[in-house]
Amino acid sequence: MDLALEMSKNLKAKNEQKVEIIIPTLNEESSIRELISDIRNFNCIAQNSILVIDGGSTDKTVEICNEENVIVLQQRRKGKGSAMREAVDATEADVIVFIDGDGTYSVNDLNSLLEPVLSDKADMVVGSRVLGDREKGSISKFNYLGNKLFNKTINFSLKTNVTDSLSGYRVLRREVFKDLILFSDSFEIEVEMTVEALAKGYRVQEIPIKYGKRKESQTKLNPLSDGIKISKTLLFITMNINPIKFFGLITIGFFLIGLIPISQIVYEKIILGNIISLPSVILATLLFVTGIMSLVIGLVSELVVRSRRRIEYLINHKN
Ligand SMILES: Nc1nc2c(ncn2[C@@H]2O[C@H](COP(=O)(O)OP(=O)(O)O)[C@@H](O)[C@H]2O)c(=O)[nH]1
Ligand SMILES: [Mg+2]
Repeated sequence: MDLALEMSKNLKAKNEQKVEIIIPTLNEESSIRELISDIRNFNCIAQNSILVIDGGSTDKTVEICNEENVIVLQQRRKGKGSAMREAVDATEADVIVFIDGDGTYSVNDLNSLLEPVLSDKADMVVGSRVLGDREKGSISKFNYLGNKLFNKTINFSLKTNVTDSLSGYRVLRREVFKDLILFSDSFEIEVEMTVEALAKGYRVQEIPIKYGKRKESQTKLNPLSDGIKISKTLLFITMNINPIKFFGLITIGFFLIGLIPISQIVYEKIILGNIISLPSVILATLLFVTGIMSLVIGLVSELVVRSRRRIEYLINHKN
């Protein structure tokens, strides 16, 4: 993508790039100290600092970070997504690492995630728990299936090969993050980041990573309510990426269902010589008209999306 290319021209040498490791936390007293010490003891390929963004922990999370001399910011708005966006606003580092504070991701994978971004082979690297080693029971069946469904939707819309759109372990250049249009306040942020980056033509690479079980504390993700939020976000994003494909599929669906009353009408006309089922005629007409309407909505949405992309392009190429 041209924007990514422009950025790469100003890329600093690998060892000059500063990395900010952003850890969103909400009551992670049982894992945060070990995570901080793992990062400090790790032989990282880049100079880095740790920034914890806390969502109002009521346990000892903040106290532990203070004891460990780690900078802790208190997020202003609610949710993991807001926390991540606020943390990026607060840093001036060249490269951002996001890692959860619950100790489920391994610091040992950090270099392999960082390398492609530092050497400009990728714009965003996502640690894939699906490609890598997962501890048994670390992802519940429900979450695993949800993840699969989201990945399939993304891959279908964008012709990509994403295996873990919900991963919380990822690396990207700060400028790339700033260029993504992200609305998510909560756990939808990960899916939104992946789709936005792919839709904008950034090079998104997945690397297999280890994933472990949470130790003592509780997950903050509610599979049902957060699942619905993520689905909603994904629905809007896919609609935005390819409206004609999205609404066209709905049109095909209506037409296919419409074949049922139509076959009844044809049967009556040919075999019985007369159409006797009025409801079938009404139903077939309604389904046909709704299908056509969906196609028209798709075309109008396509115009809206194209003009938005044009405005974005003009803004990005102003100078
Ligand atoms: N700052 C902040 N962190 C959060 C919030 N919700 C969750 N987190 C953190 O985000 C990370 C991932 O959350 P987690 O509950 O483990 O979700 P899961 O891995 O999908 O089950 C953990 O480090 C949480 O402490 C929030 O509202 N604010
Ligand atoms: Mg977790």
